[in-house]
Formats: sequence, structure tokens, C-alpha cells
Amino acid sequence: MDTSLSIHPDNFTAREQVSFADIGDLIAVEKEQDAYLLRCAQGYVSIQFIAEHIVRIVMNASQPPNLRSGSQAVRLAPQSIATEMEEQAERIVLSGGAVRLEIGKAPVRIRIQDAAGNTLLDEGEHGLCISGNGELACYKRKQAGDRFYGFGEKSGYLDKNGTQIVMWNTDVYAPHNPETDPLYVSIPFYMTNRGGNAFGVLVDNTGKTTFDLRQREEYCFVAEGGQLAYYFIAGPTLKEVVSRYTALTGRAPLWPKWAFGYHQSRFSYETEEQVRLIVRTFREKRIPLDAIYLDIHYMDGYRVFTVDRSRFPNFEQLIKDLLDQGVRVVPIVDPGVKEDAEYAIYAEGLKRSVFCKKPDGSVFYGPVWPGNSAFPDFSEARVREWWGKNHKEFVAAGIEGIWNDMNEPSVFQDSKTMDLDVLHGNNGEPAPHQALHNAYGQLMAQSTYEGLYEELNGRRPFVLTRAGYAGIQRYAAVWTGDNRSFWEHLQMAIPMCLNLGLSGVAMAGADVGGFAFDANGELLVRWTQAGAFFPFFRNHSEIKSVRQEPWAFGEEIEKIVTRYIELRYRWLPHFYNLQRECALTGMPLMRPLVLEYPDDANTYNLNDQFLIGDSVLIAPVMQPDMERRLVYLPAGDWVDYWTNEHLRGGRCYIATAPLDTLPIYIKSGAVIFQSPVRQSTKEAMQELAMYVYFAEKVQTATYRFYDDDGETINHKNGEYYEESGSVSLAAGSLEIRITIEHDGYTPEWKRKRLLYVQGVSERLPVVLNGQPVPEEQIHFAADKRMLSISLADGK
Ligand code: MIG
Repeated sequence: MDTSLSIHPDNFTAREQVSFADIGDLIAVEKEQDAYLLRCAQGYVSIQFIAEHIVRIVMNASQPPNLRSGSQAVRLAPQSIATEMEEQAERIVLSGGAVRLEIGKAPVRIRIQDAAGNTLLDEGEHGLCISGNGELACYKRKQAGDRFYGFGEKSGYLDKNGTQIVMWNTDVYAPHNPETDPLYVSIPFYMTNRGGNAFGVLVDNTGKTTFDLRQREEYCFVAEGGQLAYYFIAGPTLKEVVSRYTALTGRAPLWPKWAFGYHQSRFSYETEEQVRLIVRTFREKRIPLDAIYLDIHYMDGYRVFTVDRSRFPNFEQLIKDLLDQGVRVVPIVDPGVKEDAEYAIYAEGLKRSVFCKKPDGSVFYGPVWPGNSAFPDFSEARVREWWGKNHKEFVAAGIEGIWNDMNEPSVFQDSKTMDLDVLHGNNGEPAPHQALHNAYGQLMAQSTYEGLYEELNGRRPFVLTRAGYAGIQRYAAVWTGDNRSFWEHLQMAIPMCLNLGLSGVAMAGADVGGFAFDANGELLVRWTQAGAFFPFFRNHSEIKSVRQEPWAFGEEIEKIVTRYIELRYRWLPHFYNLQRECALTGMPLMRPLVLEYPDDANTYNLNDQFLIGDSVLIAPVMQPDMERRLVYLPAGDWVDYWTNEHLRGGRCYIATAPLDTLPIYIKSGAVIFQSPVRQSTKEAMQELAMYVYFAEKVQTATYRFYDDDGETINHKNGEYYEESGSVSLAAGSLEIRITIEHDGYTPEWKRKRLLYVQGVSERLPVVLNGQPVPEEQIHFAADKRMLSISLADGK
């Protein structure tokens, strides 16, 4: 534990006190191919319009920036954008696409505007600077009321204004506090929302970067070394920025349906019997389950890609038996390879020279679980390929998901990671670890994803990672690491995962129940209620803590926990449909209210409720002994999911929420997709129900619905089903229109479809695509004001 010594005055220098030299005056500007190069008194700046709404700005103190080096974040190839330069006495003006830059000449200051001339990102007293120790900083002006979102995986609240944030992937077992920073994932991307006008910035640097948002009028981002490259992304809406950021960094693949089911984990289920017992218990108790995780105990002395046969004598049979029951086994794979001449992976790795090396050319070793270990150099394509192939036997046994842990990389030494001067080959652009640190985990996840993809032969892989960088969504889901069974950590999980979603990582979740420390029944219930609406839904806990499987705290708790796991299964088609939207547009499944209501200041730092898609509001209870809470409903008409009570938005309500109740509200005009509870996604979804909510002024709803087999990549060849539709009340009847948009796959539920329309005052005739629906297929429940229609076939 730290003492007051850590705030000794002699050990502190404020950022303002460090001397930074200004980039200085403009000397000359030239156009080189597709970029403008500014030669300035203290360095060079390149400006390149790479898409209609995206500009890349790169600063290098000593030489013209290198614009060709590979990026771990960016996957969008620069598009050819017509640009224009106009030179005026005191400034030059560059325009391209929807973006305009006014660059002051003495000193160089960059002001970015939209096409209408609104100032977005601009510089004032300070701009680009270089410090004596090689740090590069870029100052930007703040405006009163600016809000800052994104920054990936960070503790604390949604709006990061007023904080300082460091990007340096770090294994943090110590309790995650609002000040605990950095954590495992580094996504140097943020968005500013300025009263409904938004823009984003990605700082593409895989070394250490810092964002200092503590001052009132200016903030800055700082790179410790290399060149300072950043991308400006225009809005004007937050949604457009998220969409463009994910176009820039690549969108996630469609994760298999089972990835959205309930997952059970523990550090560790140590033996084959234990694993079987856990799964058997789920099945006997009829608690749905799609995956169980094997933590480090399954390995032989923590040697990656081995199995301890004394604990798991029939490993392959276990995988098969559980698969038969609809349960996937997800083993952990860490990067550290035990130094042991008898161990095949290590010996082969040495022979192939895959491990990271010190400057003197010898292999770098550091202690992790297996003892002294070597670390694959994932920056090299050949090493990623080799590592990927090592999953062959897992895949042959039936494994489709891998859990990458410790990939910051975590090393049990003072620096917590590998030595900074370790050299990465980096495909011909060698770089020290210091410069590539934040990319290590992502490169490992890439290797895992691509290796599985290759081996799985047409089936979809699932990868869960602890560390990552901008673009990690292309390869893996992210869980937020070692949280604790604290109510505060349940609360923290919401803004943390919301900001991950805004930073491209939609598939995210926190350990349900909390990893370290001891859960209790009430906490597990409340966490499961909230967790059921996080995209990634896994209960995980550590070796020292009390057990926290759904049945660990007695029957009453088990009953409620089970009910919410079942609720998740009912909502699976809705989640899957949103995943499709996410794959197409980058829109996260789990959204902060500000994303949908960017003009409503009540949403700007709303941390204890969130949306699923654009119209389902989740307001979990996150305090002990609490049976009510305040809920803010934004403008519009809302319906209480449990009672069908109608509520006017634009104000707060006190929700009544006894232990068995998670407050859920649906916006009128929304369409919700549900299916009956299954024990796992392996069981076919034999029925699809659509729920439509009408209000006095909202009498029409439209939707799109997507489905496919959920486990192969055949959807890429057109084997998917998609329809669009509308439901409306008009002239004394209910009119349904369904249009098949794509018919490459026939879901089982096509034979059984139900439509529920809530907010209807009487029994009405129903017309489907112009044809009257037979009377006997229509029912009306006056108490719920609900009209239900059975649609025999999706015609
Ligand atoms: O430093 O594999 O965050 O989920 O159970 C501990 C053991 C290593 C950290 C992970 C946690 C996992 C644990 N791992």
C-alpha cells in the first residue's frame, strides 16, 4: 500500500511545468501525392484527407512523417478525396470532403471546421509541441459544456471531462477505482459532444499515450514517442462518429449465437468431474447454459496448449459430451510459453525463432504462471500463423472459443510487463516493446481469431480477450478484467461497457457477480439482472472467493437468477438482430442514452441506466436493500415492460423494483423480438414473437429482422434471411406488411410466428399484406390491451 510518501512535493512535476517547444511558424507547405506536408520551425506535419469525413494529421519532430507504416488500428484504405488549398496572408485553408482546415501560419495552429463553417476541433494558446524528452503533445481548445466519451475500457463515469487518462495496457488485480488507470485495454479514441454537435479523434500510437482533460480551457493528448498521428472524424451526430470510427478501424464479425448465451466460469473448475458436475447441475435445474470456461488449472503445469491428464483424463470426450448437451468449452490460453526444453511448443518456438528477443539477440524471459516464460512475437505475421495453428488439436476436439488472458502482456516483475527494450520484428519494421506495447494483446487475439477461423473450416470462432487496442472488435469480445463483488463495481460496469461500445467494442461485459472478493445472493441477483442485458454475459469468480453459480445462495436466489438467465434467452433474437445492425453500422447493442438523445442534457452523464438498441431502457437496481430507484425516461411515450403501464417521457419516475424485478421500459413504436426459453442456443428456435408497443400518438412501428444459422460463415455467401415490416393501426384495423428482403436461409420459426400489439383498445380485424387474417388467429386481451395474432407463415 502507498503511504503519503507518494505525494512528496519533490517527486512531482505538473504537465504545465514541463517545457514543451511549440511547433512554431510555418516555413513552407507542399503537396506530396495525396498529403500536404507542412514544414514548420520545430518539425513536420502531414495532413491527409482519407475519407469524406476523416482527416489524418501526423506530426514528426525530426523528419517528414512516415505515412506508409502499418497501423494496428486502421483498416480503411485512404480514399481519393478531391482537396483544395487556398493560401491567404495569415493562414492556409485546406478543404476536402466534408471537412475544412484553417491553419494559422505564425504559429501553426489547426482549426477544423465542418462544411458549414462550425468550428469543431481547434487549437488556441497551444497547439502541437515537442518536449525535450521526445514527447509529442497536441493541445486542443475546450468549450464550456463539451462532453468527452469513448476512451475504451476505463473505470469512472461516462463523461471523462476533468480527468486524466493513460493508455498503457496493464494487468490490474488491485481494486478498480475511478482513479485506477490504466487498465487492460487501450483505445486512444474519444468523441466530443458539443450540445448535439459531435466529432471524434483517434490517436493512433501503440506506445504510451496520455489524455489530460483536467484544465478548463485546453486539453491535450500526448504520445511518449514515435510520431503523433491522429485522425479527426466528423459527425455531426455521435452515431455518425461511431459509425465512421468503426469504418476506419473495422467492424466486428458476426459472433456465433452461442456467444450471446449465458456463460459460466470460475478460476477454476479444476477437474473433469467438476466441470461435468457443474454442467449436469445446470441441466438438472433447467438453467440455460451455452458455455463453460476452463481456467489455468486444465493445463499441464500451465504450459499453453497442453492438458493435465491427471485432472482431465478424457478431455476430448468431455468436450464432445458437453457439446451434445449444447455447452461449449472455452479454454484459457495465455501468451507466456514455459521455458522447458522438454515441452514441445517451447522447443519448436525456439527452433522457429518465434519469441521476443532482447537487444542482444537472446530470448527475453519473464515469470508468469508457468514460471520463467518466453513470449511469442505476435507482431510478426509468421508467428501469428504458427500460434494460430497450435489451436488445431483444440479445434479437432470440438472447441470453437478461446479465452486470451494475460496478454497486456502481464509479466510478474516490477514493470508488470516485458522489458521496454525488447525488440519486436514487426514484419520488417522493427520496434521496441515500448512502442508496440498496447498492440501486443490485440495481435495475440488476431492470431487466435485467424488461427481458429482457419481450423474451424466454415464455423465461426469466438475469442474473448483481456487486452486490446483500437480495432480489437475485429478479433475478439472483451471482458473488463478483475473486478470485485462490490456494488460499486456493478455500478461501474455500466459506463465502462458503454464507453467500450462507443469505442467500437460492442461485444463486452464484466464478470457477473464480480471476480474477486465474495458475492452474496442479493448482489448476484442484481448483477445477473443487469448482466442479462450486457452483450457478453458471463459469471466468473476467483479461486479465493465464495462460489457464485446461480444456485450458490439458496433456492430463492436461484429462482430469480434463473428467471433472468431465461429472460436473456427470450431476448436472444433481439440481441442477434442488433448484432447484425452493429456489423453493418458499428452501432453498439448496449448504448448510453446520449447516443439516442444527443440534445437532451439529462442524458449527458447518465451512468446508471442504458439502452439496448434504440428503444429498450434498462434501469438496474445497484444498491443493497433497495427496492426502488429513480429512472429517467427521455422524451417520447414509454411502456413498463412488466406491467404494460404507459408513461410519458421527459421526466423521472420512481420505479418499484423488489428483488425479483429489473425495471425495463420500451419506447412506443418499438418492435421487440423474442423466442421461447431454450436450454442452449443449440436447440432450434421454433417460434418467433414480435412485440409492438403503441401509444395514443404512436400507432405505427417499422422494423428489420435478420437471422441465419448462427454458427457457420455461410451468411457471407448469402445464406441468411432478412425481412422488413410495418405494423400500423388505421381506419379500424391493424395492418401488417412484411417484405422479405433476402431469402437465402429458412429459419425454423417461419412455421410459427406470433405478433403481439400492446396499446390497442379493442379487438380489431387484421390485414396481412393486403389479406384479411382469419378470425381464429386473432385474440384480444382487454386487461393488457393486447391484440395477439398468430402468423402461420411469414408470407
Ligand atoms: O492474474 O487465469 O483476469 O479472469 O481467472 C490472474 C486466472 C490470471 C486473470 C483473469 C481472470 C482469470 C485469472 N487470470
